[in-house]
Amino acid sequence: MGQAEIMNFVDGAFVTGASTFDKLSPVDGQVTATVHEAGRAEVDAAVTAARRALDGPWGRTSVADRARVLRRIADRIEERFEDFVEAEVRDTGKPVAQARQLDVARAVANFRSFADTVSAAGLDSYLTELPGGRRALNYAIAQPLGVVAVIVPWNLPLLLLTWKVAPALACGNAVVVKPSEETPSTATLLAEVMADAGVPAGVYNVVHGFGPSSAGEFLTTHEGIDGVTFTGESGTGSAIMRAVAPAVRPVSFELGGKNAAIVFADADLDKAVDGLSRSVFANTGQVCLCTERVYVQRPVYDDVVAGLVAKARQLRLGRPEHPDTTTGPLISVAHREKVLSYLALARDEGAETLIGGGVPDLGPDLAGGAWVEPTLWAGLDHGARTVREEVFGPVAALMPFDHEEDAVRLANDTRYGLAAAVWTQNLERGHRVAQRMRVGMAWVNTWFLRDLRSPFGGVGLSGIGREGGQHSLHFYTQPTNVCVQL
Ligand code: NAD
Ligand code: 6OD
Repeated sequence: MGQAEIMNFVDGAFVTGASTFDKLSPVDGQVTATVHEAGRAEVDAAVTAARRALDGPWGRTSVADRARVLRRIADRIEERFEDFVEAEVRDTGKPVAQARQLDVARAVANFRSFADTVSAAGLDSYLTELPGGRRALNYAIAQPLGVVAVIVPWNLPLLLLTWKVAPALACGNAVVVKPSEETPSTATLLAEVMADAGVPAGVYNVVHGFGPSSAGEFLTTHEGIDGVTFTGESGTGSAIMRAVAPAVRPVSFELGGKNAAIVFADADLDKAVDGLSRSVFANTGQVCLCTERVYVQRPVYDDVVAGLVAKARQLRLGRPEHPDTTTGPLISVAHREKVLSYLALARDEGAETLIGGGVPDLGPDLAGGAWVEPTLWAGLDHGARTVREEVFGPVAALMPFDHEEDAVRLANDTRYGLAAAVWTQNLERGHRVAQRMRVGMAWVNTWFLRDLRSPFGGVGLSGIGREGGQHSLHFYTQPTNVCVQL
């Protein structure tokens, strides 16, 4: 693959930045792109362009017109589907099949889903007469939130970006997007699609760079933004909250997790092990919803351990374009350092490493990449840091339990609260336990099965607010009540 030059997108045009940085391939460490880093001036120009766009015709478009724009964007992404796949794979090293089936397919679905949601919401005719025969006409209109800062991470770059940009545009906002420094490509490619789909200049802007003292901080502290929607680490969420506090701006946060799975003895073990394996190892464990804690009822503990180890053994690490590859690298060598530090910590904390635990030897071609072995631990104490802190890699701790009550208590004993999965053939228990999980999303006999109209988010350190369907419309609009004395 050739080396790309990745620019910022401001007011409908690609522009250079204050400086540049290299983007390295996580597969082999080679430079794949030069990225233009936005300085304060570029961020300011992007926010100003977004405000101007809102004050122009875009701010007066009807819901029906915006829904049509969203559908055109989805069509254009589909037309350039393989370009998006290539860009996402180049940045992340994820297997091509996954980029096709999950990342890019979901970008298309995100735009279509929010076109449907906004069309059905009746935002244009949100009219209520006052009760009691009072002589006033009272109604509310849903105004756009305004200029929305969209800050997203590197693990599912296009999926997570479009999950926010689609509803923001559906509601008539203008956005300034800051993709992760690790994955600048698809947000930039989307700029081409936006222009092509007839989105006016200034409605969709992209600024590249890092967080502190870079585009991320310049954006969240800019007085011209009206709100921040952010996906990333809990610690970053906390920093962004502090940054926007002086200006009292609303935030929507989708943050980290330390997600539990509970396997009951009455589960269909083949399906449970299959689902667990996906939930632990998908995207090399770099999905916020991934399971890192597996609680297994004692009678089936040994079977589940053996099954999951066998599944881990079947994973094939390798180049993303190879058809047999199931598992890519971590996003970067820096992230691998963090994951490796947890592998060492687990050993210090008394873990028995059931499989993995180190860096695989994939030959000289891939020696510069960010590879790590899929790893399973047993014997960790529930209080161990490796059981309490998010690793964000292909790792999980397996722990036995005896009674339902114990499993619920252990699963909920965390400062996070994003997702949980319950595996049982007793559906009454499935509902009961799922309802007792203190999380945003609880799955029963499945994992990461999504209906885009559902509320998505977390409790505790895992986030603030919910997005998805109508929940997104609530964040990306502000109601204004108009009361007319008749
Ligand atoms: P991160 O928090 O390091 O970075 C996310 C984004 O924030 C990047 O674009 C980064 O440049 C920017 N950023 C960093 N510091 C900033 C600052 N001070 N001000 C403004 N912007 C700043 O997260 P990451 O390492 O890219 O992603 C992994 C994390 O994201 C994990 O914790 C994972 O659980 C979480 N995540 C959560 C969800 C969810 O839906 N809950 C989804 C995906 C990832
Ligand atoms: O499916 C989604 O809409 C979503 N936001 C997924 C998040 C995955 C986290 O890595």
